[in-house]
Amino acid sequence: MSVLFPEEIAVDPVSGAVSPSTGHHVRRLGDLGGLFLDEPARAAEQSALGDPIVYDVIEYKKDGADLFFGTTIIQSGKVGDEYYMTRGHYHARADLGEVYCTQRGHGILLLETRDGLSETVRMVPGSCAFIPPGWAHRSINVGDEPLVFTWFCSVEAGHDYAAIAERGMLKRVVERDGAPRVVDNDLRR
Ligand code: PAN
Ligand code: ZN
Repeated sequence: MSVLFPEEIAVDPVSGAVSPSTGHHVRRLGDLGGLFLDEPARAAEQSALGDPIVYDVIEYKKDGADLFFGTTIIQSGKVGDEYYMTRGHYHARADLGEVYCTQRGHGILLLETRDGLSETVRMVPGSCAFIPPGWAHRSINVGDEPLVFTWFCSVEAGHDYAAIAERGMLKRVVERDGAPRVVDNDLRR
């Protein structure tokens, strides 16, 4: 295997820009059908707001490396009373975890296991969330500015979206009386 050399990669804590970067994925409301409980509200907001971006993922991945990293930028917004969030996934490799370090904004990281455990971790600037192997994870922007975090992961981890895409996670994060609240997901009862 050829030798890899150390590098400096700039991460902008305000915009989430990664430079240089090797990949950029954009998820708009129109890409997220079925993600939010109120599907008619999602479709209505998609057309009313011109299919806005919900989140961006910008990554830096080096051929031959064991780790890669990047940023996720989730815009501030809601569908009905449910905050903008990522799709959420298990890793394809159940023995590989991840770390999320928050740069900007205020979020909630929602996690669960296939055995039915459910946990949350606060996402605020200056804190990192440890995601152990075997825990599905979804990040939710509960603030009024973009949520920007940097993630670090094995290149072997992979994504398994199917289980979460089918019925959602055990909990949802919604606004109640102006504040975020973690509630049961009725579709999983
Ligand atoms: C992150 C996520 C990113 C987007 O890089 O992939 O925040 O979330 P979804 O992939 O659930 O849409 C990560 O956890 N990678 O493993
Ligand atoms: Zn992950």
